[in-house]
Amino acid sequence: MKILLINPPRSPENNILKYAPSEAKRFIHKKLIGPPLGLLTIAATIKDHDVTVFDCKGEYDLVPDSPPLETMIIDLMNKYQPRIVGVTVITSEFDFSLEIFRTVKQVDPTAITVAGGLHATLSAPDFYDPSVDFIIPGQNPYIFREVVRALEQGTSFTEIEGLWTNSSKGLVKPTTKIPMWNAAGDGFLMPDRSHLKRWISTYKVGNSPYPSTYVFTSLGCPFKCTFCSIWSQYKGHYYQREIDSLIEELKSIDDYPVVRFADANTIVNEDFIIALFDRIEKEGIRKTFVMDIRADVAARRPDIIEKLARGGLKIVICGFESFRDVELKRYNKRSPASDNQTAVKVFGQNGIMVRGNYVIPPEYDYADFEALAEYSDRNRVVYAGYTILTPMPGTVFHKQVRDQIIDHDYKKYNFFNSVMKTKLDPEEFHERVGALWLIKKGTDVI
Ligand code: B12
Ligand code: SF4
Repeated sequence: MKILLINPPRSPENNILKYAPSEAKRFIHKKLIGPPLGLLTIAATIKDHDVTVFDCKGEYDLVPDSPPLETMIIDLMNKYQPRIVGVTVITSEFDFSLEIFRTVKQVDPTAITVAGGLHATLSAPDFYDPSVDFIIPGQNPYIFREVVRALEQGTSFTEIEGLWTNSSKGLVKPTTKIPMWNAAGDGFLMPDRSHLKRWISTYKVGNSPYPSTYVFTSLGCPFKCTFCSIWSQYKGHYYQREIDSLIEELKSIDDYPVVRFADANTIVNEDFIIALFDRIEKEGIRKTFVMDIRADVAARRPDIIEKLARGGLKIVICGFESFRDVELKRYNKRSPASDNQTAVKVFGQNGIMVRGNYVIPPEYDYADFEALAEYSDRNRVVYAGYTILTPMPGTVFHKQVRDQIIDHDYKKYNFFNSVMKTKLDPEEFHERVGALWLIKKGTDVI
């Protein structure tokens, strides 16, 4: 059976970039590059079918004057004539997912459409639209396989556990519990990156001449920061990959000298990361690694950071979030601001380049911006990262501030736009956030 899996384009909404001072614009991050691992995992469950993965982000990077999304999807539908179309969805790409589903139905009303991914997990009811047949929340590619099987065999979809169905009477929730599946452990499916060959030249980050890819060593996070979607997505669970399986994956990606770990938080199990890097050394695997590491881990375990640096760790993304303990407490970060300063030193001593990310709340006024600018100037890191505290649907923060949200346009939910009322004039607020991006050591953007 022909199946088409689509990664939607990025949201173009970026008020930080729009209002930033001109000298800061070139440093503001405009796009992230990486593979849609979720779709590759889905593709791995249905290998015995004729599967096409289409990366719209990669396509617009490769051919910037590609036709608009609707035309792109019409062309894809005519070319591949799929029976099922699946789309992976994060919040800021929700509108594009609906445009894709509607276009699919316009070309072929009999094609089955399925929504999955983070936004489908945290906000399934949003997909109540006649163009969406099924929603599959959670880490459940096997449910997708059941949909394929039912269509192939002409059996009923109603028996499939965990499947949300759209009907003329409304959205029908599954009556049975959504099955749990350990996507990192015995349920791990090796992503087949050959689906992405066409776009490999576009997967380059910053000034790197080499393409990079993402590999996850874990899923979820045991922490519970109020603004974060990830622990909500995994219901607070943390799943760790097996070392053998990771080594197998790392050995299979010779085309990618740069590997970014897709983990929410790479060092949770300290013994695991030590054992993994021992194996990487023993196997002679040489790569440049990029990881997300919490400041408190670097502050507490400089020995681990030193070991990882020896094993190829070159860039760390570190969620500083704030320079004030009171704000960090409010976000439930469970790490004081002093850890950020210690972490900057530890990473620096090991030659690791840091992207320290601050989140700017909408109530910041002139004095707050100045205080943050002064602090981040004193603790400069190589790459800048100043984004806006955003109430992502399904998070604790969203519940806390639901009534204060003034902009419900999901395209703006990508951390680059304030969707809540700002204390400063909105244009000035975004301009000031933009200006912060000048405070950093390096000249590159990642
Ligand atoms: C890799 C990654 C990317 C990649 C690839 C994403 C893509 N689709 O193109 C790239 C680099 C392109 C990317 C971009 C962005 N990302 Co991103 N990204 C991630 C990251 C690090 C890992 C996701 C991942 O691969 N997980 C592993 C896979 C296996 O899990 P999964 O995708 O959830 O898929 C499983 C299920 O969800 C399901 N599934 C997924 N898709 C589908 C589809 C169907 C049909 C079905 C049935 C099931 C299904 O099955 C899969 C297997 O179990 C997460 C953070 C994290 N650690 O989780 C952020 C994250 C998803 N990204 C996020 C954001 C905001 C962005 C950006 C908007 C950031 C920005 N400000 O620029 C940009 C997009 C636009 C841009 N400006 O570039 C947020 C999303 C928050 C939200 N609520 O929407 C996250 C959670 C990070 C965060 N700190 O909050 N990202
Ligand atoms: S912000 Fe980081 S540490 Fe906090 S819950 Fe999310 S992934 Fe975990």
